Amino acid sequence: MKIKKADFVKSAVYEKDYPEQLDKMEFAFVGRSNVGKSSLINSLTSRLKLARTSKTPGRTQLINYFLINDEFYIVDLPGYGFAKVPKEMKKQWGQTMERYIASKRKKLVFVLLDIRRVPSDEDIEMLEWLEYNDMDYKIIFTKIDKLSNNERAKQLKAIKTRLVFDNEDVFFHSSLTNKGRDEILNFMEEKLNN
Ligand SMILES: Nc1nc2c(ncn2[C@@H]2O[C@H](COP(=O)(O)OP(=O)(O)OP(=O)(O)O)[C@@H](O)[C@H]2O)c(=O)[nH]1
Ligand SMILES: [Mg+2]
Repeated sequence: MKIKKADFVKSAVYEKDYPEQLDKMEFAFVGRSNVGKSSLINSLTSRLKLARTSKTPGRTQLINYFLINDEFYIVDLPGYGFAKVPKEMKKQWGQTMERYIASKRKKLVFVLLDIRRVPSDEDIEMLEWLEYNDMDYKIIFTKIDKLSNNERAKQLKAIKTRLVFDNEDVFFHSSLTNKGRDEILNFMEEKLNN
């Protein structure tokens, strides 16, 4: 799939702020703060500055809707698990993100995990929540440019002590080199066509 058009639509907090159309597929990106959600969206759309990224965790605090090829939405969500913000703010971002996931929109959720880390309790909770509610989701390991092939194999072993999956069922991506981008785009296209 080629992304020819990517437009920012709106930011939202509550369900009443989401786009009115319900017929369009929505691909949402969740994961802990700083895992690379916004960077991945920029990589997929080949736009450097579509979604705002930052070295400081907690950049994305609202739900940001992007309309792609006038056909489907990409949804950038606030991250979880970042300690260095006041409790009340963390709670608000968490609720904003959870409300979206719990909503009955026509969506697929990409859960992003940093390839360099063993999944946190919050990562596992998120995956269990999606599983329990029978929601459509896929795992993407991010920042794969930061590890050599050897290191990656080792790290996958460590990750699998907490999380069971087949390598063929997950995606591996780098926003720096765009490696893994086509696999994700092809998967999205298949999803749109069935
Ligand atoms: N080397 C490398 N750096 C990355 C990659 N993806 C993201 N980063 C860096 O990681 C940092 C966080 O990226 P963001 O895309 O802002 O992360 P986010 O998940 O949207 O973070 P929040 O909005 O705070 O939840 C930035 O400094 C990015 O440049 C990647 O694939 N490779
Ligand atoms: Mg972000």
